[in-house]
Amino acid sequence: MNRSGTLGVAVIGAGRMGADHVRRIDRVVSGARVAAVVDVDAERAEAVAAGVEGCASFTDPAAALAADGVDAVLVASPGPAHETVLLAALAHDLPVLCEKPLTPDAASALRILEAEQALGHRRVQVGFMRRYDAEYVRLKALLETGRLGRPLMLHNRHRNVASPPFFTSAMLISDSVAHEVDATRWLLGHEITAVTVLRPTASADAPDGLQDPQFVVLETDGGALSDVEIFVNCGFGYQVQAEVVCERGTARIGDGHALVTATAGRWGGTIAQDWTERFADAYDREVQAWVDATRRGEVTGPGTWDGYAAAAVCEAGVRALRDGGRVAVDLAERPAPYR
Ligand code: ISE
Repeated sequence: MNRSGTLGVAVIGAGRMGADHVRRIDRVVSGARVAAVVDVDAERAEAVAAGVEGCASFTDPAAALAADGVDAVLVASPGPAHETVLLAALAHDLPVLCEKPLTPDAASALRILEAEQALGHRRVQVGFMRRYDAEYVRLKALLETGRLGRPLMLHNRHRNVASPPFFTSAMLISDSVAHEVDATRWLLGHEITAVTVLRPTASADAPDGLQDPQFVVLETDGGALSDVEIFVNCGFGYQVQAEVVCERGTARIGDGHALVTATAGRWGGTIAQDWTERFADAYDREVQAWVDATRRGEVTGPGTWDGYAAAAVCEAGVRALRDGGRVAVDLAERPAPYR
């Protein structure tokens, strides 16, 4: 950190999320500056860095982590590239905010957990931004009062306008349902023990061969069921909704009725078109909270255990999708510092 205590952040990955986080750190968040932008595409890294005063661009993450003025790392590159960067950041003992997934599979996520444990302190926050969304936060606070009794079921809907060309049927679980896996664990305070994936008729509007939508059922160690409708080519908007059914009532979020207009014999609102719009406030709060905690030398958000648990559940989900039936989640013992 420089003399004023401003955190110098290296942003790894200058794609859609990385560029959005660069803008956020530069213009929205206080207490931090973008010191470096890294991308395998040198031109893209340069273009994003050029918009930020005093920001260097790199193609090699290792060079950026060793650069002057870099105190922390925000990882927004594709999931398969995360492990190498995370291990390098931990080797430098640098604080990290890593976009989900922590890593694409449970074995590599466990290696990150072990590397962090070897340091003796937490360093990594995982970018599960629903935990910073105002509606999710209110739902969690309500559940914690116990007024509605114990949660029995959670119904989730997760819809995207269209999937990118590289999207596979497995990615509906590992890239998209990963969010509901974390939301379920966080909202209910339970671990997920088994996954079943049902396959309705694929939409004619989905790319050929893509199993879209899917219906995922998560069982928890608290005896609750959490179901997820994942539909990534719904065409009409970006929708994320959740309803918790408790012993003495239900609570529901995500209807998005902040602005309702009535005109010409109709009433209604608009639907966000992607996550950067729907969760813009949540991302702002998430990155600000990470910067604040990092400057205090703490990690307060979801960490490597949460990233590992989500990876283990998604792995079981991908097997359930492939083989059918109910697949038990194989979870390592939770280490003491993460309890
Ligand atoms: C994407 O990676 C995200 O994280 C979005 O929040 C999710 O809605 C989308 O399905 C994922 O592909």
